[in-house]
Amino acid sequence: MHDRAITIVTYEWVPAFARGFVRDLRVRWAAEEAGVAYSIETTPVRPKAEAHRAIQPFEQVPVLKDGAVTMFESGAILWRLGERSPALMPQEDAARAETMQWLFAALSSVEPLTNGWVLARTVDKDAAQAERAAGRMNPRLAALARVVETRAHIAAGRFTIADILMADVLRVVDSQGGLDAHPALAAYLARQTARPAFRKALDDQMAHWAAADSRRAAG
Ligand SMILES: N[C@@H](CCC(=O)N[C@@H](CS)C(=O)NCC(=O)O)C(=O)O
Repeated sequence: MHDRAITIVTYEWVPAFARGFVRDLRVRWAAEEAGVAYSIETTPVRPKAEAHRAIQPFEQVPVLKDGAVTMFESGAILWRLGERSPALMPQEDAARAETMQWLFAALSSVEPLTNGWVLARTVDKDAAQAERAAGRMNPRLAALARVVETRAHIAAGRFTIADILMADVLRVVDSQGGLDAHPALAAYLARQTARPAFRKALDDQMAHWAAADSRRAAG
């Protein structure tokens, strides 16, 4: 068990469209599952702070501060937390390998394709580009759907950090209706997001943005 509190760095405020989807949620969710106490440290979304660039060269969040360790990349952060908590990852070698495999699959085989589709729709607002991106994304989602059709969790026969990553990647697709054609993925996502730790992490993230709005309104 992780015996010391951690700090999660996220933005001080973000616009409404990003709320609920900022990736500090992945770390909050893992911490809630593992019973790890955490505090939140903030950095402005714009302009980016020099001090933040020093710990995250891409000027993004989340960043983890854990004792003497400061690290970025949500997947790496989850792996670190998973190594310390049996609630997040099994101990047995083959099961850990499978967890790592699906953690990387979420980040490198699924997220780039889903992000391409979501960005085409929401940022570029380019229908032709979105259609091409859908053509790349949907076969990958169909393959993933075949995997979760027969299992409750993505790896190791139990809930792991790979479910946190995969579910959070799928949430963004789902927010744009991209899982309508993939009911097995929608069901998988519903199973993961029904977990109390996810609900708590999401509520806390949303409360964080609401508090930022109140501070801003108060001047
Ligand atoms: N691969 C990184 C991606 C981090 C990322 O995209 N963070 C977003 C928030 S969810 C961000 O900081 N976006 C603002 C920006 O890039 O300026 C991770 O998983 O930690």
